[in-house]
Amino acid sequence: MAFDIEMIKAVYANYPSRVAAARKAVGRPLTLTEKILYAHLTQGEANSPFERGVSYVEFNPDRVAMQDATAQMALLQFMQAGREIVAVPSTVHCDHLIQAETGAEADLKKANDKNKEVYDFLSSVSNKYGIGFWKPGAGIIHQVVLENYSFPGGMMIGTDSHTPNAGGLGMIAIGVGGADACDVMAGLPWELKFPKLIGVKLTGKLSGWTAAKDVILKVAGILTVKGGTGAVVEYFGDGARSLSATGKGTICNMGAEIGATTSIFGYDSKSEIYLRGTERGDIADMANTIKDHLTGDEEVYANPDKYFDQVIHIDLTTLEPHINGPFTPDLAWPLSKFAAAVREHGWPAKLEVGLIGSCTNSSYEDISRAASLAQQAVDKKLVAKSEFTITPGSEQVRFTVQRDGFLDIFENMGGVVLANACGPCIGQWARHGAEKQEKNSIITSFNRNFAKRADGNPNTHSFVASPEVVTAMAIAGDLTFNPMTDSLLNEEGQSVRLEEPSGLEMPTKGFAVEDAGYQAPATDGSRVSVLVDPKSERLQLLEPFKEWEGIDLKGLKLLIKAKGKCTTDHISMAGPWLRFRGHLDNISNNMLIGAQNAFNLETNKVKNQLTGEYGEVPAVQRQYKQHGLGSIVVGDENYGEGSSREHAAMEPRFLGVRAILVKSFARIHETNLKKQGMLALTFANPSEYDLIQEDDKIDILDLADFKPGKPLTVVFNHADGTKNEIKVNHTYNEGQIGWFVAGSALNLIKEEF
Ligand code: MIC
Ligand code: SF4
Repeated sequence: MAFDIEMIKAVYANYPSRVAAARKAVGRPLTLTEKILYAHLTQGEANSPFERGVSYVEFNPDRVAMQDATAQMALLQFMQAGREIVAVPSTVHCDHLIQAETGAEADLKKANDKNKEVYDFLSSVSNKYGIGFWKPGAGIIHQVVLENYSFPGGMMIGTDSHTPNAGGLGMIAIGVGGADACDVMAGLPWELKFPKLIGVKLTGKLSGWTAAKDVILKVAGILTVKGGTGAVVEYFGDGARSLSATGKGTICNMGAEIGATTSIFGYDSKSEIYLRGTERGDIADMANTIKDHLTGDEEVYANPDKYFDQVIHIDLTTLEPHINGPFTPDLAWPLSKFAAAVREHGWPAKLEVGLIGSCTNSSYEDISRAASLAQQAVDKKLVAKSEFTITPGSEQVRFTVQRDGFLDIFENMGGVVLANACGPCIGQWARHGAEKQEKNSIITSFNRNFAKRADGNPNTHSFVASPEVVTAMAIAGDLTFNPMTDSLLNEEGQSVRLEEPSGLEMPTKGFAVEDAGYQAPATDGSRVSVLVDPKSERLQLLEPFKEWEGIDLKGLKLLIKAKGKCTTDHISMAGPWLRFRGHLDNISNNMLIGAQNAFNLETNKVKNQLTGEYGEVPAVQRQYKQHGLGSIVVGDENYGEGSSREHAAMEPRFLGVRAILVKSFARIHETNLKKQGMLALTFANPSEYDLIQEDDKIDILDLADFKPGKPLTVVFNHADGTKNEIKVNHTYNEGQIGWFVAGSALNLIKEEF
């Protein structure tokens, strides 16, 4: 149906010769990541050996995927780019805006109603510009992409940080902001700093309670939330080949949580099984003809230390199930140590809700293995002590697992099947009682567990585990339960044990679906009109940002010095704010409301330097804007971690913040800031963060001489008349400095057109 076979044929036709040329130019065997990257260089790039972590390189991705919450801004920008049709196959997926409340059918109906204006906008823009449109209820972007569009050796960008899911099928798939997507759809090359490479060698085989999810939970524990920054993680070894394609997808998907640019597995027999099972046998046939190029060279995998910047070894046979959290996805606990950790830290042991599914863990294999536990609960007369929800990743998976009886099993256990959408994973969860802000625990098979993310309650302790462990925990209702060693009391007072989960990698009767929810674009979109009501509170056409005034920035106010974790959820919260994702002015009212102010340790309470009073961050910034005053935001490590949402960069830009100065950035956020014409700066010496005081006025100097690799000067003018002058670093190249000068990258595209 939806995949673009001609495009894939063209990619494969050139692929072997491009890999051979790259091998010659680089002069050594190649990793899979290098093969795919070199095969996607733009014509202008010579096959010279690029320096990892240093060289900026231009690529031609094969396709673009966008989800509804980020597509609005991406497409509002694309509408300004002056093109008639997208230059590469692109799709939009309506998944983030559906709120989970009572169950799939009612929730979807309500969403269609509530979000009509936005869905109509996305559907008509897609129709106009040749973009495939996946309707609400069709599924979550990454699952739908894996089933329909991913292909080994391909390269894709997507406006969502979990785009790397497609790496499970051997594709380089990278999460980006909407402005990057806009460039590629406009036919421009896409630029990336040539990544470093982390090799993960998997040996052995999973068994019993351990699942693919545990591989990435373990890797997150080893590398932490910033350990993958600037790197692609390439998995290999006999253990890698033993994992199902969807299990590989889970590992690559959650690789976003370590900040990795993307993650990837080579093409193997499991990839072939999945391609054939999803009715893409023709792609498998083509891939088989260039098989050796769709995995790393043998010599690389035999001597990984020689070819990767870092190598990790995980033995699947001895790997324990893990539970990560709370509040951060890298706090990894082996199951056997978790109960003690719960007691020691005083986390609420009573489990309120177990949630399975999401873009990363809703494959047929996941659902069937979780259902095997739910069936045991029913058979052994165990009543699930926690609430339990299931979010299928796509209509195809939902239809198939319904047909095969798994959803009935969950319902017999008391589970609620939610719409094929993000739902609770992104705060789209009408969780009753959350407003009371009680301390409580939930466990999910999702990716992220930052404070307030799922239900808005800062006291919800959210843990991440495999669907199997989540299901067992929901049955027990107790976080100190270890399903591998403990028993439970059933309704009849008998002590019973849960046996190891079992499941099927692929449906024996094949996948089935009645209506997958796809809408193809018009062949001639020129007459399709896209209307945006000027009075709309959800959609607003964009005004170009102003170009740089050509002088140093002096007397900037300190808006906030953020302390500790400041993810994109802290900078531009999701949940109730998702409704304003197409309206820059309105969504700007959530700017940094979740960030902790280093001076009073409170959120959304900063000193207004004009009045001396404390106010909400967006309100204070709006006052500065009214007075024509710029400001800066100061932050800690890995600032902007998490999502790809460019709103976290556009809001400060729109409200008049001029620079973000931090100890370190997460990759996508740093690029998003640059694209929108902001200054993204880092302390040369992280301890200089301590120099900034609450009443400081800040100057950013040397802008006339803004050059790649050359630090800028920043002066903190303190209220007592003293000052500190420091050098700050940046990673702008020539082209990116051009974006700053022009006011944004989009301003430049428009000029060039
Ligand atoms: C997420 O998981 O945080 C999201 C919501 O999917 C985001 C995208 C968004 O904010 O719209 C992401 O991962 O990029
Ligand atoms: Fe949706 Fe959650 Fe996946 Fe993000 S991580 S795409 S919110 S299901």
